[in-house]
Amino acid sequence: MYETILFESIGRVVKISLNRPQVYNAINVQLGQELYDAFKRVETEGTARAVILTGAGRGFCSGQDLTDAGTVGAGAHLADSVRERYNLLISKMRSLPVPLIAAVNGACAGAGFGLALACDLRFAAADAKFTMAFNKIGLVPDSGTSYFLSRLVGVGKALELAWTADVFGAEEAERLGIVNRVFNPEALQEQSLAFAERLAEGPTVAYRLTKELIYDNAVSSLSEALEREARYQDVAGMTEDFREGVQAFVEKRSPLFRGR
Ligand code: T3D
Repeated sequence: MYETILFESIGRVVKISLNRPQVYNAINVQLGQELYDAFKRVETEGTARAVILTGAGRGFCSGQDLTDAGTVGAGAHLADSVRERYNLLISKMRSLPVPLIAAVNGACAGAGFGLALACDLRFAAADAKFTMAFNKIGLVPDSGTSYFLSRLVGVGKALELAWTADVFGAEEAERLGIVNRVFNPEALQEQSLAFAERLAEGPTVAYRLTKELIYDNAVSSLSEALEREARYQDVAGMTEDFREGVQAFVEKRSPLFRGR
């Protein structure tokens, strides 16, 4: 069905692999469209309870394909391309109702960095490398990077990483709070899947509401945040998983959450 990505269902986890390994999974028009479609499919089907985004081969994603016709050469009007290729995709990723984990297996640059930052959690191979890349070729940060990065590392560091476009490693990314965990390259996929499976066994409705609370309340007033918590707790309190969670606690056993 897809030519530039792989879409696998592994139990209750969906694993999406960017699959243009010869160019470190650079994003061309087709890849952008297929990736958008894959996230839409996850949402529409409603069966996946966690999603992993990773790259085939040695790279995660090197950003915009710089050899793509239309990108090469000065004087390009890029607003529509950014809106159509990146803005829709990043918004779709951010609103995905289940946990989304980036397994960053190698080079992660430009809009590829944006894809990783739009995920909820980021795990990286110890030999992964990151760069904002945009300013190095005379462009500005897009695909949400200017929004996400400053929230993770602070405004000063985000500016430094954007202006210099320096390449930095997984350890530094972890130190800066960009990635959650670093694994041996051979263990990355297995560990990411194990973590995704753990989340897939959790109370899916509460996870979705928690994601919305954490993101929305980060930019709310305290009173708005408290009121939103009350409303979402009302929804969580009505789920079967809440009943099961309490019952399992009382019976001193592990809960069996059904995601509803
Ligand atoms: O149109 C619009 O909407 C504008 C939007 C733009 C959004 C953006 O993403 S702008 C930023 C675009 N990305 C970059 O500028 C990153 C370019 N790549 C690099 O800086 C480096 O490749 C990396 C730091 C990512 C990795 O370095 P390294 O030394 O490990 O690998 P390499 O040798 O540079 O690359 C390996 C191959 O991938 C190589 O091909 P070859 O020589 O083996 O045939 C290289 O040309 C290719 N490649 C890497 N990045 C891209 C790419 N090919 C096309 N597009 C790329 N972005």
